[in-house]
Amino acid sequence: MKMIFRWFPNGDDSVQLHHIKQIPGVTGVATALPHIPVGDVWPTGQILAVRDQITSAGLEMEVIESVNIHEDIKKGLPSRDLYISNYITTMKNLHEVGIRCICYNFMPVMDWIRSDLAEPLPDGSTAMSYRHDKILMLDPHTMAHSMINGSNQFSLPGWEPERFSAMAEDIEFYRNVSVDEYFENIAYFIRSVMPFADEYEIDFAVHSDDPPWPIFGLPKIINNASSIRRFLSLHPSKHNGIAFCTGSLGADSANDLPNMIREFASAGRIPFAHLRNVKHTSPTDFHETAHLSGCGDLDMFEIVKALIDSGFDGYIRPDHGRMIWDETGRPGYGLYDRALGSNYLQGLWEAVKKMS
Ligand code: CS2
Ligand code: MN
Repeated sequence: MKMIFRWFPNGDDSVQLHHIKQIPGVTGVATALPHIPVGDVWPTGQILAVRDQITSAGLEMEVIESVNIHEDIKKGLPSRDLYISNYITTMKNLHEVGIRCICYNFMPVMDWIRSDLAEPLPDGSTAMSYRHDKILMLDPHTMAHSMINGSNQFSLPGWEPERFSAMAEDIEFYRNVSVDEYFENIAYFIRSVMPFADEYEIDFAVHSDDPPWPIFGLPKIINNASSIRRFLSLHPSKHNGIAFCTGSLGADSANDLPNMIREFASAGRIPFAHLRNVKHTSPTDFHETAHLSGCGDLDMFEIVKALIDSGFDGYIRPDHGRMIWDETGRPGYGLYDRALGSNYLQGLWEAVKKMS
């Protein structure tokens, strides 16, 4: 297992690489080149420039989160072939500079969504929260702007302002797309790119849908054990895997996360795990919490134990944290709470390992 930390380059992060280097046990970062428009090829020179910055700080860059998927691929438009071919070139360029794992998501229109990016918790910290009714009351424009207004001037992955103008139209487009039709679009993508992932030995990891249920009628296809099984069967190689995000999947309390981990990790299909905790306030409402089991509804001990029992040998990162100790930064991605989370997770890891 390698413990890593998400970091955004180009000065678009309140957290510095030397801070990350000082978190015990963290050996690398998951990063991206967010300034490159979705669908364009990532030039080798630009990848190397980011990698050099990271390695000079004494950290590894083996994981990319994310190489985003152009909306035309998700929509299944004829223009997808060009974007898929660009994607494959990016995979080749990433492979050549030593990338081992590429995370992506296949959520239509928007990556993840919250109704509040800084909900006050009783201890005085703030965390991101989700209230289903509140989201449904918003039109896409207001929703996009409320996300951006709460972002403390940092970019929000999946909420790039250049996408806003098309958002309402895109949501409309998907109203007539069924889950099965949408699944065909990921199938087409997977069948096109996986031969290259196999050749380059890159673990390709699809992030689960967040939240794991439909909003505005948008189809969701990676949200529970059966949909993940269906997805994995598209290409049976171990390079076709999932970024197992406990906070996303755990927002639906019907998902038995330790069991899902036992099934998918023992088949070698979880190269990357995002570990975080959530507290349900209703079947469709939740807020994020500190990583400890006692702070939310997920049993992090059982989650870590399931990973270890299944022989998990991939990357783990602490996912979204709260904002504590008066820190300001990108919502979910401050330094302090994620550093606490990573230490807690490593403590669980050591204890379970030594006990087994
Ligand atoms: C999110 C996503 O839960 C998460 O990790 O912050 O933005 C995630 O990075 C993407 O969905 C992965 O493609
Ligand atoms: Mn995640």
